[in-house]
Amino acid sequence: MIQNREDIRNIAIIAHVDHGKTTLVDQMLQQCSSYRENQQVVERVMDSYDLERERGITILAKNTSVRYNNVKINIVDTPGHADFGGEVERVLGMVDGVLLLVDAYEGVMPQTKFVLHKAMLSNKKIIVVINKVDRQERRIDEVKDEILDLFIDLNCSDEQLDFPIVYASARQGYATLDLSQESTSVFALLQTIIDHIPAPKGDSTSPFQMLISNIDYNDYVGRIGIGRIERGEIVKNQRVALCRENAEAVNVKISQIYVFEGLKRVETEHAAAGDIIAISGIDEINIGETLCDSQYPEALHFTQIDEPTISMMFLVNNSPFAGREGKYVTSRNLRERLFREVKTNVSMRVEETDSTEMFKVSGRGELHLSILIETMRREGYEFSVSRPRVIFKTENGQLKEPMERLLIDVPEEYIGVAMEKTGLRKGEMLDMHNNGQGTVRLEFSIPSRGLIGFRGEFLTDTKGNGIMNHIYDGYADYKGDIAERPRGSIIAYETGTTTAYGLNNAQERGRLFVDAGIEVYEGMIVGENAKTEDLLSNVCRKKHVTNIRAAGSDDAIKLTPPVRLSLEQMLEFIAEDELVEITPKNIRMRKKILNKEQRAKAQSRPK
Ligand SMILES: Nc1nc2c(ncn2[C@@H]2O[C@H](COP(=O)(O)OP(=O)(O)OP(=O)(O)O)[C@@H](O)[C@H]2O)c(=O)[nH]1
Ligand SMILES: [Mg+2]
Repeated sequence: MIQNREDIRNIAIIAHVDHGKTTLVDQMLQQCSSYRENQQVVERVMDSYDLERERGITILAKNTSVRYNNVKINIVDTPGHADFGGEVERVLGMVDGVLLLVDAYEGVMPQTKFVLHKAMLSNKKIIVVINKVDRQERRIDEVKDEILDLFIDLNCSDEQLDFPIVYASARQGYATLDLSQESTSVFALLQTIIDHIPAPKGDSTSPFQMLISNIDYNDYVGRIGIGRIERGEIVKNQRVALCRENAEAVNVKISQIYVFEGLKRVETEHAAAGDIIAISGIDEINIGETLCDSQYPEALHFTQIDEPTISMMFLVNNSPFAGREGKYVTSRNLRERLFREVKTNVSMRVEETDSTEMFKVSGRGELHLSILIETMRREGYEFSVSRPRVIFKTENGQLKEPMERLLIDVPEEYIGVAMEKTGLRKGEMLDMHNNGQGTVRLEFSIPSRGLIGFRGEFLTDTKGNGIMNHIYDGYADYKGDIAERPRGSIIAYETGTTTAYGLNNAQERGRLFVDAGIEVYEGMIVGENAKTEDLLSNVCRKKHVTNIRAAGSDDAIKLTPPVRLSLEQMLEFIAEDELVEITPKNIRMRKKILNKEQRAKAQSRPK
């Protein structure tokens, strides 16, 4: 018998990056008193991982819940950055509806379209939340029109078009259905969720079935599977079947069952259809698998996640400094870690290559890959990576490449440079309109290839006044060659410690990435040459000590402070014949072939 669980609502919050999802969850938690008395209130509390806090963005989707008017609202906070779109896709299976947040000034952005499209494809009920209505520059009527246009563009059903709109300021903690009515809480939003999002349907008397949509890990209990119970009931310590589409089921035993209560996970003896739960005890559990009643092993279908568009080689570190700083350095370590990653990072792929020292890792964008690199580095891994490359395809003999929709917001005086630079990268302008207040929005279709290394250049060109957003937009015919990085590298001539004397000579030729007193090795990149070719420089050279005066004269040299590139900037900087070396303590750039004679030989060989 199908029942409605009127005591529950299951929703996900989806939006473009930074439109305020995690801040809104904060307010729901605070106002529904999910905090104990005296417990310190943390801003963006759901962004609990170090990298999320450091970068101010959500990377992984996470569950929480609040209680309002005797209804438990299970909430999934999702990331808005396009590179983590796979996180949104995989959690939609857990919920019956979504809150689509749109910034009252920025309006509809590329990722708004992506996440709404995914929600519509899986028939979710939608509530639109126009957030940040406290912003002075808000343009609510236009933004409403943009949202309406978007729904129509995406071929929504009449029912979907009939969405409620809630106005909110997540930062100030209020929501209202009518902007002329003042509000001091988010309760109007919670009530709208209860009224408009259907209660989960499920038959708790039929055999148990639950799709795993998310995985977590905890040192005490190991792997934790998270999902929504589709039908039936489950009790602690129950034996169930673990099923996968087109594979044999295996018998496993669940140990603990947890439900989400505010910021905590609370153990429970029993859960039923409609509940979102976490279970421990199954070490081999993966996203996309189904837990079933042992008598009825029926796997549920798991959504096809969009394919990766960019790839990079991960190599065992073979620099002269290899093994000095990392805990995990062997090819076995690297292999095990990468294949473990793809079990939870559903839109990432790892492939073996013809060398056991090298793995091909593919993801949804540079950030998707660089977050993995940074995470592994912090775990104690040491390895090196190649320049990111887009993934080409051939269809009917025609070379195809991934394309992006690029949105650029710039003050009027930078339109010229924005058009020139995107043009060089084979961008084609599709639209331009004035946002008012002196800024212009330009929309381009551009090869993904053209965007590698573009962000840094764009920020310099617009003196930090430009905003760019892009999102994958399918494959198209190859657009022709794009000119490479116009500058060469300054390369250390020999292994040693840099001296002010040696660097002083080098700094006249370009810009330096290292200071004096740093250990370098032959073939390591220490700077950027102002000219197109590479330059060897003896940056460890000491001044000959011929007399006492000269011996002390190194101190008198004034070096320009070196440019410190971030990991992402390095990935964009390196050329095809270069690598980034990653260790827990350092990130260095190097030539693939370190020895200068061997490198010269390789270059002179016909390709
Ligand atoms: N003025 C204003 N700022 C807001 C509001 N809501 C959020 N912000 C700010 O917007 C920024 C981004 O907020 P987040 O809550 O991290 O946004 P998000 O949608 O979770 O971002 P991602 O998860 O990375 O996609 C923060 O600086 C917030 O303080 C609002 O209602 N008004
Ligand atoms: Mg967030």
